[in-house]
Amino acid sequence: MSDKTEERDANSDLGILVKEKPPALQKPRLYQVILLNDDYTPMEFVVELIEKFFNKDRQTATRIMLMIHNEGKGVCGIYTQDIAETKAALVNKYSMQHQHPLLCEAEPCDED
Ligand code: TYC
Repeated sequence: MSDKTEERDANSDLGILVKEKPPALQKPRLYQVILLNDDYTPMEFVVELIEKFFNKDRQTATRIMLMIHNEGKGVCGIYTQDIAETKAALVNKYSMQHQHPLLCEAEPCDED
């Protein structure tokens, strides 16, 4: 048995309250929400969607949209898994409701 455990047992026998160190918290794994390019969704719709769902100003949203248009895909935001997956689902639902084929995905960020 370790010295610490013996000390704790001895102390609790005496009725002394022993403060346990809480376990170190793990950083949650982060997920990036990406939009994929397609040939049909209007640029203006994509810019407005990025402003609405990812809280970006018009200039930033336009830059992200153009990057997706030119590179094929682009990151709109980085969140914990629940939030990233919920956002991707909401964006896909919104695009479908507006009859656009725009696709949104959530994927784990590279670990550092
Ligand atoms: N490529 C589309 C067009 O030329 C615009 C677009 C940009 C579509 C980004 C999807 O995620 C996207 N109208």
